Amino acid sequence: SILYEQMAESIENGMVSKVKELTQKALDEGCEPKEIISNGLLPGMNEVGILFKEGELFVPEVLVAAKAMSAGMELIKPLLKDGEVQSAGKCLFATVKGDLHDIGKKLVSMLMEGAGYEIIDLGVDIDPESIVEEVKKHKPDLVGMSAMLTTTMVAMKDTVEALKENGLYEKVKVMIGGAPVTGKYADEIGAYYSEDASAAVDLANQLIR
Ligand code: B1M
Repeated sequence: SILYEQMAESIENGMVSKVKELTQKALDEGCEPKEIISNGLLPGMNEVGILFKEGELFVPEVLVAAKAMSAGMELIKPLLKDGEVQSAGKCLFATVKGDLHDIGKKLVSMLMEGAGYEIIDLGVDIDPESIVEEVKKHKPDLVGMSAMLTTTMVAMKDTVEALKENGLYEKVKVMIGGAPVTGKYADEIGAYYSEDASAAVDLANQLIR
């Protein structure tokens, strides 16, 4: 419908209050919360991912778009009964030990969330032991690690080892990324690599959907 098209377009343009207004309008008109998500909000964020991949949108624009989508989601969330919207999978994200960069990881999280994944973001400077503990606690489908420094990248290997030592490696997929990280390095340590946020969504879809 036109309303959903407007909603998607407003997300692409990062119009936070417009998205909120249109979501409320859809609810007032009796649209199903689930349908608002799958026909309006997610297609909008999906398009943002595509435009980002094509270099038509840049990081700040993606962040505002994600904020706009969240504004709509906030109105809908309280109306969803448990289990009504099935999560595509649960992902635990962290920037590795010693590393404080989190913009890239946030971007990946947001696009993943837009694609229907449930994200638990542990933050930055997270040591292997903490990641192990959180995996035990949350039982995610995927563990995503980000590193931006050549000196902190090694913590990814340590974390994979720690997961193995605790018998958790077989239970999750491990995805890594960040500027210094390569596919070759990922192969070496037993992880999957994605180059950017939209590749991360594609990879997750292949690995756990
Ligand atoms: Co830092 N820094 N920084 N820094 N910083 C870099 C990374 C650096 C390349 C700059 C340079 O020297 N040219 C360099 C690293 C050199 C190296 O090791 N090879 C560097 C350095 C040296 C440092 C400090 C050591 C500087 C100092 O204090 N002397 C210091 C270290 C602090 C620490 O971590 N312990 C430091 C600090 C900082 C700030 C705090 C000031 C700030 C971070 C703020 C924050 O994140 N909250 C910062 C920033 C902003 C950068 C640059 C400028 C930008 C990084 C960024 O956010 N890019 C960066 C230079 C550069 O890259 N131009 C630099 C945008 C972001 C969207 O891209 O993070 O690559 P990116 O994420 C992409 C992909 O990599 C991928 O998808 C994302 C989206 O497409 N991706 C994943 C990322 N994680 C993924 C995970 C996945 C999948 C894909 O799966 C889980």
